[in-house]
Amino acid sequence: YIQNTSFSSHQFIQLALDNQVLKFGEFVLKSGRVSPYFFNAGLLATGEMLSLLARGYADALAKQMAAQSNKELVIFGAAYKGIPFVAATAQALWQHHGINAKWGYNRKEAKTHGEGGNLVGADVSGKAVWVLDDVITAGTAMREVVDILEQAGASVAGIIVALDRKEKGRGEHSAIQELAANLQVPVQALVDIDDLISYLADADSQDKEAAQLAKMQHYREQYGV
Ligand code: OMP
Repeated sequence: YIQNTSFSSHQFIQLALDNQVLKFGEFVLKSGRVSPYFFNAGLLATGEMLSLLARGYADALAKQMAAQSNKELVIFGAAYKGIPFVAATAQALWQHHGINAKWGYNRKEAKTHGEGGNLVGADVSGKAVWVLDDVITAGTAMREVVDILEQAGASVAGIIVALDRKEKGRGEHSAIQELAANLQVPVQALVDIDDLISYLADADSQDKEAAQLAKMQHYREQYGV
């Protein structure tokens, strides 16, 4: 089965809900915030979902490349969840866009034998690298990835995440806005919390969804930008 349609945020949210990638309840986040929803990218664990996600990253990257004069594309996924995503995206870029991206990732434990080091795949030294990641909340995880790349002599060309929760970073701006301003690069998301809220608002309103919607909106007012 080959799907030739491009990425659709509606389809992605629907699949995420059907497969418990997106869950409602009470979740303590890395930032300590207590959220009424959680997006677990580790559960994008079917061929269909991985393909759609990779297609989303690839379509976004192809658009960015079309607007740039630099035709070399290097993409990077951070251990662990970013590794399958970057690999699938390199393949989607080639199959759907004819773009032959170089791709690489880090390992969390530095290897002391063999080739050594903690970076695998494309040599990122001296390169401007696009970073792919799952979720941005306060931006802590992404700042760690940026540090890893800078230590390897690379710079960040841009960032694409699957979900932007659009929450405050260190100050009053969203984590994505802060990263974009600090690094002076494009930072974009395939879907964001407003897409989730409008999906819930449009869904055939069962009582459960109405209650979810109210909680999401309340949380958005508390921590959102
Ligand atoms: P920040 O480092 O605060 O930006 O949080 C992002 C990280 O939190 C992600 O890389 C995930 O490890 C985790 N996370 C999720 O996976 N899904 C969510 O919905 C929320 C978080 C989170 O803890 O904020």
